[in-house]
Amino acid sequence: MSSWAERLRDNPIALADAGSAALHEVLDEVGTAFDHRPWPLLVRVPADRPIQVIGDSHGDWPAVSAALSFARAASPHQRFVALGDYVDRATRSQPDPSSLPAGSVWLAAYLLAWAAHDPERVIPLRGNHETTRQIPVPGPTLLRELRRTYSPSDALALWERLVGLLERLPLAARTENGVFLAHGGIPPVGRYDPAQWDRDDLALLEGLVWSDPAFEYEARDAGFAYDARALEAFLRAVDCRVMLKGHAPNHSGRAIYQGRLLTIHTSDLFAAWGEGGVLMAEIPVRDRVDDVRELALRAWDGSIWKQRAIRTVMTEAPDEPREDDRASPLPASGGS
Ligand SMILES: [Mn+2]
Repeated sequence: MSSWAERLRDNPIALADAGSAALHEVLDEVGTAFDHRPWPLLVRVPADRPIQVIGDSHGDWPAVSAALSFARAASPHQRFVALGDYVDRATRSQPDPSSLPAGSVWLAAYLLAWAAHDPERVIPLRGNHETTRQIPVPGPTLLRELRRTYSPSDALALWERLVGLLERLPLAARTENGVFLAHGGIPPVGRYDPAQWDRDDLALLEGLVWSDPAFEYEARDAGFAYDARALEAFLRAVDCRVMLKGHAPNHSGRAIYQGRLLTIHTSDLFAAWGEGGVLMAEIPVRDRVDDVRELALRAWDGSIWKQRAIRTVMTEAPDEPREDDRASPLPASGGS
């Protein structure tokens, strides 16, 4: 008989009627794997094969499992990076309030089970919804979803374990061919060097998982705005040329900052935002990626992934780095 983790990897809702012991068994296995091979804050991802990337999913396990299946249908299996925000908001009323009654729970457990099983190829990063004990989000639903499915005492214990494992996921990734991946933004000035990153640094966390581009910035309760110049200075510090992120749904499917920054979302919840669609981006196999328009963008229509164009939005005039930035890989100023 296969383990619950194996069954979950085959079927994201395998645990739906299984009782709390099955979920505890999965979380035991994930915890053991993470103890054996702890995730770094920044993961280096080889570019020897295409890398499929998804954005904010918020419990939309049908879309996420379709994306992971796409990556794993290739031989050899492609790599898969998820940009965070797997939990909360799965209590939405669209498209069908009963279709995903605890979508956050199933999706979080599914991605944890895969990350534990194949960490070289399945890399879920943290979003701001996976760091809610450090910086709270408005209207979290994970505990409520657990309480719909399990007894109240089980639900609280399972919440603590799930959240604890999600907190062990990496904060960012960089590909060998120069793509930086994080949920929301870049670190604040002074924290550009990943060798100095500290797990307990709240300002670093806020920059990476809460921040948004200054272009069409919508103020949140946390995070800060970064402009094209700050992005450029940071990318240079980590030897990258472009960034791929989620978090700001109004930017979904759009390239801004002269092809340096692409935002995607992978959830029905945001299907009508930005350029629309449930999106997945493919980082191609090549020595360097210099422009996000070199990526392939696909949208899930419920049965297949359809290729689509990346829309470029003119933001600000191309800005060459200033001489004082160029002089140092860790600028002392810059960004808004
Ligand atoms: Mn977010």
